[in-house]
Amino acid sequence: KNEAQYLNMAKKILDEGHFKEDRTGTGTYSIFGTQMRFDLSEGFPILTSKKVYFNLIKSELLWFLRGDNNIRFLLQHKNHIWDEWAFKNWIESEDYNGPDMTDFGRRAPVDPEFNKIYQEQKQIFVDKILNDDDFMEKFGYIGEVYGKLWRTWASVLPDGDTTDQVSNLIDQIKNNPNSRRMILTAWNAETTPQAPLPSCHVLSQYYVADGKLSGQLYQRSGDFFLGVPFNIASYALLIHMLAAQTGLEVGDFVHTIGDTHIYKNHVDQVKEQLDRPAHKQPKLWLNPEVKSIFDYTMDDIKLIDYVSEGPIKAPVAV
Ligand code: UFP
Repeated sequence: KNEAQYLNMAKKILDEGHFKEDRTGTGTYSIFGTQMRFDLSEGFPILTSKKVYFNLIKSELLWFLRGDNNIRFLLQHKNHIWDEWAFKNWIESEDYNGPDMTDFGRRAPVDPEFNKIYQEQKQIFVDKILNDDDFMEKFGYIGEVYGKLWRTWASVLPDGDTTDQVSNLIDQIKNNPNSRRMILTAWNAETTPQAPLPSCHVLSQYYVADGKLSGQLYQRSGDFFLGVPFNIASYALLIHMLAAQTGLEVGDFVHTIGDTHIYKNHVDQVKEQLDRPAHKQPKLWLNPEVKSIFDYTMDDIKLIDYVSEGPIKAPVAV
């Protein structure tokens, strides 16, 4: 039932979506204001009609929870989902004197010769972020997004302290579970619009009833084929972690998306996926010994019995 929510929505976007040009120049089919509800007690809502790389979801969430906004940690975990955004900072800077990388996101998928040069420059970039501390300090940051905003929200008061939203949230869930103010926000109206990629998951709210923790995400923009399967699994994992740390069971994950779109060059892939069977959802295992939400490591989080169809490749719109 969980997976049907996703597949039915994909079909609806293809059937009813407005054709819209977009920032990346790709073009999308899009619906505004969609909602899916995943019952986390039914199983872990990672897709099974295509393979989704859970390790990338784990390392990204651990990175957010660290309050980190430098991509070095991700690279150390072989996670490259944020590379392009930091790479952009470098090639647009005065320090960059390699071959012209203008519009690399658009050119690389359609120009094999350019793609080769681009991959070389990306590799140089990745190696420097990993091995050169000064370079990492200069070009590894991707601005005021999730990690930073979750853990060290800057004060507007003259001598105020930063705010740790995640610690406050755990405290609220434990001590004031009937609160209607359990919010985690990642949109700073002053700084976020200037980030290389302004936060997509803008705000989430948490809710406790009958001993179960539920969460709802408002996502301003969702790449339904590539991004959204990640976002679903990521918030499902976060709800599981919050529940484990506050002695609750898991309830629902409600996923509300503003501009819900399928890129024009993902349509064939979506159709292929719609023709595939879905499998039983896996279970999530979290190491019960872990005493704080900030102490989980990759090995403390596992999917049990994840059986899926194979991956489906599609170009990322940058
Ligand atoms: N996107 C997602 N989920 C994410 C993320 C990005 O779907 O977690 F970071 C997609 C949505 C959109 C693009 O297709 O990335 C961001 O572009 P824009 O800022 O123009 O919405």
